Amino acid sequence: LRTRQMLRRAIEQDEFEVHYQPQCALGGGAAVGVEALVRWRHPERGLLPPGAFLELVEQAHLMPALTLVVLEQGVQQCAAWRRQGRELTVSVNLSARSLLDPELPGQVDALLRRHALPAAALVLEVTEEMIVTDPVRSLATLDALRALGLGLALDDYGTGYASLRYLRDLPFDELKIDRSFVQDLGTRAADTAIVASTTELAHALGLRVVAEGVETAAALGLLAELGVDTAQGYHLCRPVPATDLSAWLEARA
Ligand code: G
Ligand code: G
Ligand code: MN
Ligand code: NA
Repeated sequence: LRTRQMLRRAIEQDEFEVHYQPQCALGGGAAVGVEALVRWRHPERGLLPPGAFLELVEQAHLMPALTLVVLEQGVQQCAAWRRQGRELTVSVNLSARSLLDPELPGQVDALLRRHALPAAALVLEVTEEMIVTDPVRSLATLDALRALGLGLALDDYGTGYASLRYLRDLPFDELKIDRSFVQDLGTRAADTAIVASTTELAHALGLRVVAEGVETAAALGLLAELGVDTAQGYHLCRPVPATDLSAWLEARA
């Protein structure tokens, strides 16, 4: 209960802030989107990564509230960038809890209208682990979100259990290949085979492919050869505050 009060206070005091990591088209190299990644600006402990608090937020049943905070900041920032002529999408991570929240689609719809952001500019990321909790209710939420016109991404692809069934049956637009297959790309033949076949499969199913965890120029080059659509990773840019990302976009343009 103490933890819940502390986290509630942190939300009310606006201590959670969103950092952004760009996703760049392979080949051309233009930034086409950003992933929103939450951090806690703790008054005493400094900037905390999600690993330090997401579990607590989940246990305190405050994940829907935190998801709304991230969506609010992400949508508002994306709308601001688009007013400056930057046609970016913003990707926001959902939690299993949010995926079971029947109020989420209505809240997302209201948010998009309030900030006049086209639904197609928002992508929501979910993992296979989130769906296995309750596939029927998860699918209902995903269908309702999809009906709004926004994009759905399957995150951390390749690390879950029921990959192919979810790919076939769920309304995804984007597949994010987990960084464990991408980080050392070029050094292990198995990684190359997995990225190549996953990309071919995703494209055949009409999904675009994002590779996460691109840490080297060699990986970036190989991803382009393998036909992956977009890349995200430290080699391009770390997750940074919105002002820093604006500067990064400016410097690249
Ligand atoms: O940089 P990184 O440490 O940001 O993120 C670590 C993990 O936290 C990742 O698995 C990421 O998906 C998750 N994460 C980051 N931001 C959010 C968020 O806003 N909501 C949820 N549910 N997960 C997030
Ligand atoms: O689980 P999800 O894909 O949502 O989380 C993205 C996580 O990956 C964040 O913690 C982010 O900081 C981290 N990340 C982003 N780029 C890289 C990278 O190039 N290498 C590694 N190791 N982690 C990365
Ligand atoms: Mn993600
Ligand atoms: Na991931």
